[in-house]
Amino acid sequence: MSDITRQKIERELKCSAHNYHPLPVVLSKGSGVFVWDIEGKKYFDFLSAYSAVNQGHCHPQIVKALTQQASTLGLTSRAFHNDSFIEFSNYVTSYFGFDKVLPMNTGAEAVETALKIARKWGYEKKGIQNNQAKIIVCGNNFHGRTISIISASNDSDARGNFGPYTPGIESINYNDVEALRKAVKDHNVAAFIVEPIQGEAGVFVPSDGYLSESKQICRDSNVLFIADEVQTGIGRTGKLLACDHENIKPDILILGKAISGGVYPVSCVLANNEVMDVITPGTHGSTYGGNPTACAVATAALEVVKNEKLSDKAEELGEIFRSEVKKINSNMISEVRGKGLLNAVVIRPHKGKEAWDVCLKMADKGLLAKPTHGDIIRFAPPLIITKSQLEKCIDIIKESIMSFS
Ligand code: IF1
Repeated sequence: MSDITRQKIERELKCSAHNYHPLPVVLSKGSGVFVWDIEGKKYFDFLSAYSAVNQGHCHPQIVKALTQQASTLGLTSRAFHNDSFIEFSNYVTSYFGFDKVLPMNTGAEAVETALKIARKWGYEKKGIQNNQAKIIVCGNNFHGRTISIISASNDSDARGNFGPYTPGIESINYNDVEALRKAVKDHNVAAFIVEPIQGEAGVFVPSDGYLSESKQICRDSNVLFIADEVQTGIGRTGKLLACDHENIKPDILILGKAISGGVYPVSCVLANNEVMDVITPGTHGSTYGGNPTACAVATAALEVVKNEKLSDKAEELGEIFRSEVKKINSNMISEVRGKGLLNAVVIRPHKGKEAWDVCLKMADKGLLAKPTHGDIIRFAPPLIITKSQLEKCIDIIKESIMSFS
């Protein structure tokens, strides 16, 4: 690490909370699949800001939408109507096939919004006794960092010393339909929230049929099926939504991250009228939710996904990624898994080297990725990556891993 990079990192550590442990690179520019550090070194970005930059860094059409709207009418609050939100609400509901949208800003806010809607629906539509509503969650979930969301977490770092925790949350095993069938027998269960693929946990892809069977179990017990597609949505897994792999439509859909292509924080909740209409004036809101700039940016970002056929690209290139990485002959690789361009490689420590060391080596060779839960490296490039660029990156991954073998 050079002195300039070290000095910059020290400046950050002095004045900011230490809530992350980043790789020792200081980025200053991004374009498409590439980012550059302050020393001018170029990298392939294989994290995509945790799948928020599916369209590539600083996509010109999305940035243009940002600058045009932000210099026309940036923020009004929802105390007044604005033309940008009116058009976005019609566009996004038609794009995903729901009656209504409730716009927010971050993924966690959208998850919290979905949980509030589910509880209110439980009382007002299902007839659950007041303050008795239960939400079923999955072990090893990641839905964000607010107190109610970490109340649903079993990750000690995410939840440790943040109690007391929000009640009315029951955790079952992921990918276990019998556990869900048993849990929803309780009349007080309002909803089941699930990541179609558990990203943070380490890209755990459930068994074929898990989502569709879970949706059916929920329907049979008058329980809302909530899909958290903040990370798996917007083309990342090879379909527009990960739920599309099983042709199921959630009762509540949560979107964030790449819905705005890494240009501006946008999230939203989509549902049909019988669910969304429990929300009435004064029952929910957000200063920036549905602001004109957010709506213009998200519309442009979704247009890019459609026009550039990013879902199909993720499907095709993801197959190549997994088949080629599986061919790497190293006992450091214990598993390769994923769907579309959301993939992970589980690294077995070798000669004192582990996933972190592989990531440092890949960074030296011009590819940025980061481990999750110690031994799992997530590989999630922007969906605009070309086949030849992907092949070059697979070579970098192979060289890096083989350098320790
Ligand atoms: C961090 C993880 C990924 C998400 C799902 C909701 C949210 C996220 C499925 C909340 C956010 C981010 C948060 C960021 C790192 C990253 C992450 F490692 F934390 F878990 F991607 F896997 N649902 N995930 O993945 O969205 O409020 O952040 O906009 O908190 O460290 P947000």
